[in-house]
Amino acid sequence: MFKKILIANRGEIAMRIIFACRELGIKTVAVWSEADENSLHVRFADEDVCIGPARSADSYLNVPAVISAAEITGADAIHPGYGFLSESAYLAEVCEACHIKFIGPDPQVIRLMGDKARARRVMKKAGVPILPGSDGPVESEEKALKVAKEIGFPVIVKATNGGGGRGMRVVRNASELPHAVKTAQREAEAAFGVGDVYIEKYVEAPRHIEFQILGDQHGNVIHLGERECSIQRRHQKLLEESPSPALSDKVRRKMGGIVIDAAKAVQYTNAGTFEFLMDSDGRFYFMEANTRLQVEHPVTEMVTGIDIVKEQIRIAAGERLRFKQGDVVFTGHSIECRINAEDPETFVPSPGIIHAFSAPGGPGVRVETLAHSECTISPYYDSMIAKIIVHGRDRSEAVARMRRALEMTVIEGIKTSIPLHLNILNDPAFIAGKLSTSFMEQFLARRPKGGRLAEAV
Ligand code: MV4
Repeated sequence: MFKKILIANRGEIAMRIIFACRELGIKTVAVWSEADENSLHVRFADEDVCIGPARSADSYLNVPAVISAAEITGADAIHPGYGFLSESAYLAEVCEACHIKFIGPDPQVIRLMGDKARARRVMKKAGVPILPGSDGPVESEEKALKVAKEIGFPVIVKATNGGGGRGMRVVRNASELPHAVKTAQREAEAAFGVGDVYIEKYVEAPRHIEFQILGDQHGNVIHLGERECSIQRRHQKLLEESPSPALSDKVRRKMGGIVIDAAKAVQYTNAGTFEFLMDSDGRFYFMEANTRLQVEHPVTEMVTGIDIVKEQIRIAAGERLRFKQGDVVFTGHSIECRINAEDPETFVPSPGIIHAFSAPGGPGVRVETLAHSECTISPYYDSMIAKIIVHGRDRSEAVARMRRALEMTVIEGIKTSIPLHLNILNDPAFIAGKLSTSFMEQFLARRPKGGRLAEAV
């Protein structure tokens, strides 16, 4: 087992990784930017190294700085968390060259999944259902038109190196296609340095459902069920839950089997997520695979009782999976609310000092946060400052728990998304489990202007 792990991240996820390391008896190294000197992850790590100025590009994204910190402290592995360098095949390769274990899949697998058009082709070959579309990138507008006419409008043009919604264009008729292809290519070139785009049939208002998997270095793969992540705004998830209100045990078993076969086909190791779109008829289509630990991993931990971060570390150290698929038992229902430092009406970021902080507790409540009283929320990083996760015997108990947990959270000095979450939890469509990626748009349109939001507590 590793003796010392460097955590190449900040905030709540750095803390989450420290929790796992402490339980496993592994020493930790925190890295920090000048904006994070007084943060919890620095305080609770065994050692810490400053890796640069506040700007992420100069610190948390700086591969030489991260590698140097690992070498100076003698860390034998790096956990990248999510965001930042977590899906950098380059960092994984540099780690290999430096004999530092990267806690994640092999660089080849990270690179494969980073190319969405290639991932689509490989998944199709592995028997995973995909949407009709182009076989790889479309080289010309003529080719794009030919594919679009074959599959029928509406179609969606996506950047092969995209993700998170950038470089995407929905096209409803042939006349719009040339312009959409051009702008998507230009956007992709600017954002990712590669202008390739591919085409898929567009699904209206789908659900976003993703499967969590774990694969060891001995060819064993299990799935830990799904998370429903349809409640999002501008590609930022707000609330996630497991199980999905839309999945039967039978469909879960079928989908789970498919993702296990797919993961085995690419020799996937460590933790991973296979994202699917589910249409209104309940049909599933592979969208992309994420080769990192995800923000919303706790809802899966709550319903399976499996500590995904500890499993990631054990897998990276070469251990065999300690669970067979039959050992994975799903119990109850879990919901996560992402608490952002932002105005709940306008979504404008609200950095500043938290003058008073009190986390909720009680049965079935878990809080993951970088916050403490008198802490500073920096404008340099993501606005997510806490995750409140609840577990209940069923969905309605989980919803009631989340309401009382949010009502009993104290965050003074900045605005947060707590009032928005309380409104979502009281929405009849949410309560009925009628979810889709259009949920938030419709919810915000229903919400009368001028403060029908629940009072912040
Ligand atoms: C789609 C789609 C509908 N049809 N692809 C958005 C982010 C990127 N990962 C893929 N996305 C989508 N791809 C087809 N063929 C709708 C979306 C989409 C979406 C997906 C998941 C969660 C939220 C979303 C919000 C808008 C659009």
